[in-house]
Amino acid sequence: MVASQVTYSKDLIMAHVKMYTTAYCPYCNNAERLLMNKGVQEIHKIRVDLEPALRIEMMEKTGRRTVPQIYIDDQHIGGFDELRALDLAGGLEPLLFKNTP
Ligand SMILES: N[C@@H](CCC(=O)N[C@@H](CS)C(=O)NCC(=O)O)C(=O)O
Repeated sequence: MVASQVTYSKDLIMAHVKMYTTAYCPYCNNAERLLMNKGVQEIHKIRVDLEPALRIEMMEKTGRRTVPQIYIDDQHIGGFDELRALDLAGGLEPLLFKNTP
């Protein structure tokens, strides 16, 4: 079966999505919209503008200084551009939804 024929249903479990973000961040909003449109219901947001130590944590973990920085489970995806590129390449939904055992 090709990826485009896969139907995402209740039999699939959703990955944990984490996003380093700030209060005003158009790229974060774009990322959130894309993820929500895919069916993600919950995003664990880490507000780096509220806590300088969290921005340092983000920079040390990702090597990046811009928000958003997105993780799907333990995999660092990058920012919105990378998230979108992953989606266009057909790689986002397989990361978000996994078959139940
Ligand atoms: N190409 C990046 C751009 C991200 C970006 O520019 N984010 C802004 C906030 S919306 C930012 O972090 N600006 C602060 C900076 O550039 O240091 C992406 O797609 O995520």
